[in-house]
Amino acid sequence: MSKRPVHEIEAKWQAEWEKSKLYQAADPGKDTAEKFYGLVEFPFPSGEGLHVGHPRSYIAVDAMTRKQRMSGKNVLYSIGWDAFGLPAENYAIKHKVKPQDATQKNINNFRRQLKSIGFGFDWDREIDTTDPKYFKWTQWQFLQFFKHGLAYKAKTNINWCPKDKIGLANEEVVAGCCERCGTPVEKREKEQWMIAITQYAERLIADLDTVDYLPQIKSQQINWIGKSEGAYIDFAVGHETVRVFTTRPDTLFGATYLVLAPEHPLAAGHEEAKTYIEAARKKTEIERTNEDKEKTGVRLEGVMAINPANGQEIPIWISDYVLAHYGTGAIMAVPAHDERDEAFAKKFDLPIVQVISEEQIMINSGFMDGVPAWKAKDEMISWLEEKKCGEGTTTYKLRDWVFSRQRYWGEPIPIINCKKCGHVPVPDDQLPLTLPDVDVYEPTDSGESPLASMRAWVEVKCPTCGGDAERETDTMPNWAGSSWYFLRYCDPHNDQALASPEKLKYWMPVDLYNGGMEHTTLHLLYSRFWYKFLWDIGAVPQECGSEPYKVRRSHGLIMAQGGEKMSKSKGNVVNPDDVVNEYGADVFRLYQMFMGPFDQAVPWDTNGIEGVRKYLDRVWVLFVGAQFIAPQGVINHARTLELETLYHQTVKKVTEGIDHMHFNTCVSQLMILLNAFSDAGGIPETMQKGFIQLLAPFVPHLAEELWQKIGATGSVHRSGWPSFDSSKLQASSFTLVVQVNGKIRGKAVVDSTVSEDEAKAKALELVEKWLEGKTPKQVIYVKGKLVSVVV
Ligand code: ANZ
Ligand code: ZN
Repeated sequence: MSKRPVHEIEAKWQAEWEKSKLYQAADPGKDTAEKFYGLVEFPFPSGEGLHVGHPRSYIAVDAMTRKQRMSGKNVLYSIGWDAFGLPAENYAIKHKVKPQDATQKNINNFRRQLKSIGFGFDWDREIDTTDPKYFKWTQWQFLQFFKHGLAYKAKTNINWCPKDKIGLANEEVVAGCCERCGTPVEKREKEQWMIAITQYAERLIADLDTVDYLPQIKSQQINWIGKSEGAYIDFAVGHETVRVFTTRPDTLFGATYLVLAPEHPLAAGHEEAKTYIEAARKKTEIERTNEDKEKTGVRLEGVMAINPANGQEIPIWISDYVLAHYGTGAIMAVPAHDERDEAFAKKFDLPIVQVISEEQIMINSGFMDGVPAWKAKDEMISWLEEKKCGEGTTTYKLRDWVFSRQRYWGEPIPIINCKKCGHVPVPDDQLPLTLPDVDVYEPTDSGESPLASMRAWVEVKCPTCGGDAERETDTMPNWAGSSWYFLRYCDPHNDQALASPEKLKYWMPVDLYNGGMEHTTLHLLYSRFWYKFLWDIGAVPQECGSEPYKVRRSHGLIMAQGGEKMSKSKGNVVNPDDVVNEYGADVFRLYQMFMGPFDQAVPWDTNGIEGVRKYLDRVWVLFVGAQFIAPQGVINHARTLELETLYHQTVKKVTEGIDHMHFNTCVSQLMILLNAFSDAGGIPETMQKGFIQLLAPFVPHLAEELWQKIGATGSVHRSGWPSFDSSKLQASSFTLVVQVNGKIRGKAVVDSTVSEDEAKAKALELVEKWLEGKTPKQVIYVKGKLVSVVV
């Protein structure tokens, strides 16, 4: 038995593929084949290197794109590095190296690791977001946002992580703590660049109807955007007005007091509220809105509001359950119909007025008395608009995107701040605006970017008036480069545009995008928005459609052996390098596809990986071992028919299974087929090529080697995809098993149409010597399976 030379085979084919550029995607031309664009979330090249969780998505989409390529499609599948951002900067600070150098070192390591797994990436399209040739276009796109009025600077209360010394987007705050380091987040006021993603909120919801995303991905996006339809209502307070946002204008007659967020400007002058306001500022949003929490609040003395519906004077309170940054930061409280308001009213003994009856008819509601409840909302909005004390509106939970970081390692925001001219864009012909080489890139306690101290870089002349001006020192968030990388893969070396219209027309939209569920509300939403904007301004041709990704899928996490989360601190992280060194890339890949349903979390299991190794060893033996030479000769005709059925069933199952991402069932079917070949003593010649082709998406190295071994020409990865014959899916024969007193004593392949009598007769003939001349007491036939004889 010859041992499978795993590492020689893998090294040989990796070198060969690289040399022949086997996986190169062809640019569109006259005769270019139909395209297939498969996409995976490009990694952040961390100092720790690749983790076995990363490749799960890459291996799956590799299998899918390999199958498409074999089927004759022109496949685009590429990889790159999302390499700006805080972790790279922290790594650099910790190891006392420049972020540039640390990043390149980490990229080199990631590239080496990915290459060792043998992905079918078109490496000529590799992208690095920190490459000035790339971020030139990230900056250009930022300026497009700016020129179209969607990038603006505003003072906002930002989430400040005191440990990382960085402003965090709302999405990066998890349960009141920094998503990265877990430190409780504080509030700080800061001038920030913002991008007006909220202007696209409606389309980001509506266009989900036009794409094929997993249902939970769609609902997470919809919830994140958080659309609420309702009204603004103005309450007179002395000479001023307080505007509230409500989703229930129908209940206005039941509004018996107002509640303001502690941050509301009207609360500011009130001595009695000072301590309460201070305390509220320190709390996180989660703490403030916790439903179970005992309600607290302070009444503002000496002020009353007028309910515009009935002219009644009602008191004004402040309470931390009203958030400053949602709606208008003020609510009308309707304790009869809102639970939070009810809890508050009971605690502070405030009046409760019911305005909707059990029968769903309006009551205690003046001009609306008797109106069915379902009509009341529209009627009240019309009334408010007529009386000019309110209007219908739609609000979103989604906030504009905080697009500033006070850090070094990001794309510089290409804006020059001039006292006379305001914010002036860096002229396009001066892009890319690169980072200065600095010695100190640690963040500052003042919250200013380390770039601010680089006076030689900061001080410039204003492009408009020529006067003294200063560069913007904030950099972009790490979500910037990943918002458009899929466009750049289409045309990665273009220096005239982010990508040429012809190439975008051909490749876009992405046919399949797979990535983590954790990116559903951030990256996926940002990139859809970014793409829509480019599409609106014509930077992406109309023909590409208004959505970047046709299909979005997601994979389950890989857990540590035993089911815990893999983490460095627990010391249970499996390094792909070790697995590849020990078992080879093919085993690693096949195991990842076999370990469990792709969309579910599965634990790493050493026994499982052993089983997969044995399987590939058996495949090897079947082809190159003693049994290989004359398979046709040792397999009889009936046997061949039986194998043929199983073979066609397998082709069908693998063909459909890969497309539907049921990889584990594909692999188990391939195992069943191998068992049948082994039992038969070899592989019928008519099935050899097909079997290798079915293996190719999963174990590309071994498949290529076997392809060569059987004397087939070219690469298996461009050889075609086997087809199945529907007429051969039903078994025309089966293996009849014969038992005597419960023990298997014989087997025979018989025709599927065999009758009960024929089967029994055949069985008795087969086990004659076990009967020793006796007449059986009982002969039972289980249709299509076995005959059981009792003597
Ligand atoms: C009166 C009312 C009566 C309300 C009723 C609800 C039920 P969603 O659906 O999440 O958009 N609200 C408005 N602004 C708020 C803020 N800044 N902080 C906390 N709560 C706020 O919720 C909208 C409802 O939440 C609004 O409608 C308002 O209470 C409250 F029977 O107004 B409602
Ligand atoms: Zn100027």
